[in-house]
Amino acid sequence: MSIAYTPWPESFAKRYREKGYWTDRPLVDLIDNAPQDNIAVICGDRSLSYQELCSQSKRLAIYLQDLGLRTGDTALVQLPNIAEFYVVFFALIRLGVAPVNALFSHNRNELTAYTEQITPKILIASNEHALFRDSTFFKALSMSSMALQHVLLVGQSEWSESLGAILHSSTSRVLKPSPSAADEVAFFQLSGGSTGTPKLIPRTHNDYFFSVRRSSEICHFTAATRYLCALPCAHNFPMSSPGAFGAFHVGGCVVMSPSPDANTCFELIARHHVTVAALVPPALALWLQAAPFHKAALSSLQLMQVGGAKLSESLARQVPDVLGCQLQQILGMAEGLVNYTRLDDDIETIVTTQGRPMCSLDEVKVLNAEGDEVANGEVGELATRGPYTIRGYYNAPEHNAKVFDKEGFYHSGDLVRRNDKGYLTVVGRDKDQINRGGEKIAAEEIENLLLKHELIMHSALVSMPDSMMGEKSCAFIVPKIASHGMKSLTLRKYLRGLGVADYKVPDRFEFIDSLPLTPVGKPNKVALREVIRQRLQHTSQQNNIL
Ligand code: J2J
Repeated sequence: MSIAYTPWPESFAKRYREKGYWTDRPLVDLIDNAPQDNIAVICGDRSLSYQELCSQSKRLAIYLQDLGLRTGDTALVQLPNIAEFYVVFFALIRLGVAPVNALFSHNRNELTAYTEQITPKILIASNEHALFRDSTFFKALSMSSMALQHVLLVGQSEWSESLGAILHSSTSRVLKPSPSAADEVAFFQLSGGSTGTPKLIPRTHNDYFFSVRRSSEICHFTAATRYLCALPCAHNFPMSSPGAFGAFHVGGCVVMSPSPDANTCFELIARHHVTVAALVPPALALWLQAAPFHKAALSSLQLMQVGGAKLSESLARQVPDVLGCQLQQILGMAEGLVNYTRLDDDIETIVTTQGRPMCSLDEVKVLNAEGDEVANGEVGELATRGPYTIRGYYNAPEHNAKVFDKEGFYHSGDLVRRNDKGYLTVVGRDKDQINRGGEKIAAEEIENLLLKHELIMHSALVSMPDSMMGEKSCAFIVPKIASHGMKSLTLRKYLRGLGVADYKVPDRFEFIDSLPLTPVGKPNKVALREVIRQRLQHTSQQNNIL
């Protein structure tokens, strides 16, 4: 049984194959075809060669096959930045079991939503996460989703099999591989989202493999590449742009960092002679502050990739001098399209744009509110279709009808300007999302949870400017009664109690009597953003006076 998704029309698929973009190979070829003696992953004191990565993932696949997992099944995976993330991914791919890789920062709310959507047969997680210190959450999840019968944990636990024990067990059995067909769903990527429930992005072997291969080429990855995975490993950027998979494709090495923290990363860069790192802008800002004290440690670094949120021109200009390496900007999205500044672009292009699409069959339109294309230099919404951009979210017909047009273009909600050379600069957003330094928050998801509170009548979540994160989130709350007694602290506790990931808990709450409305009666978020901007400005002016 294969997993249902919206396929590319046959004429497009034909063109992508003719052009050599789709090669009909399973993603596991990324590691199976690499030079087996090369080191694939460094994680703490451990180094895994490709041979070990392959054999461990085969051992795990045999175990999972014995459990009864089959092509077309799904898995829920939540792992921190450790080598096992890749072992697990490729084990599942060998069997045609499609994982959702939740971020490690995700919590009960998110894992429950993913489980409801894909009804996984197995959960693979880590006992380092508070949710899995005991079996309570897993039991609740498997009670509500009957297909979920198996659990595997990294680390010791009394209530689950240990992943480590399986990976290091010996077996003489040979795996009968059964990956899904290359034009079927290989795994689900996570959408930043703008709706009440987080949407899942079905990625096929063909489209993802192409995106990895082409990215690796654009970024000149070779077997000598040592890529620092400092962003959450499940995120599309460090996975595929070119990310860890781009390094695997050419037999390079991935160095895992537990976090993007400057000191931690600088030590790893020095110890393992890292050549490429990828960051979101707030982490880059911290690296730039710390780097002057660690120049020698960074001497191996050749390329600093930055994406996920808007990078200010002033930070961008500092990179070559302060880090002693080249900057590359990336505008990507888990739905597909990835734009890169090229390594031989002039410095003005690199610091003022977020790049251009990675291939000639990426079709990009910049549209005004009426849906007409605007001239180069003018601002409009970025819409796109191409060989690795999905044609629909998983099992979401209503939402798909809104964000994919009749010609199959995905309307990204990003407001961009395109120059005459096809380079895009992001100038804003027309989607109900907060981009908190690269972490995306769907406003509606948090508003709906707040509305469940017995004392809240209306809520509206908007972005507010923040010098470090670019944006933070502010929740405007209209209480049901005047003497509500609610405080920010109680609402934070309330949301945490619902199991919401920490980064989605509003940074600020503002209590107001009524929400300003647009002419059609929706909360006027433009006005609310202006209210909070003025309040912040006022506070900072007062602080300056004091
Ligand atoms: C401004 N906004 C940006 C940028 C993404 C590579 C890099 C990033 C992502 C990613 C990714 C931006 N400047 N340079 O998947 O493969 C915002 C846009 C976009 C949304 C997508 C990759 N780079 N963004 O960030 O799915 O709003 O992917 O639509 O998490 O992030 O978010 P996400």
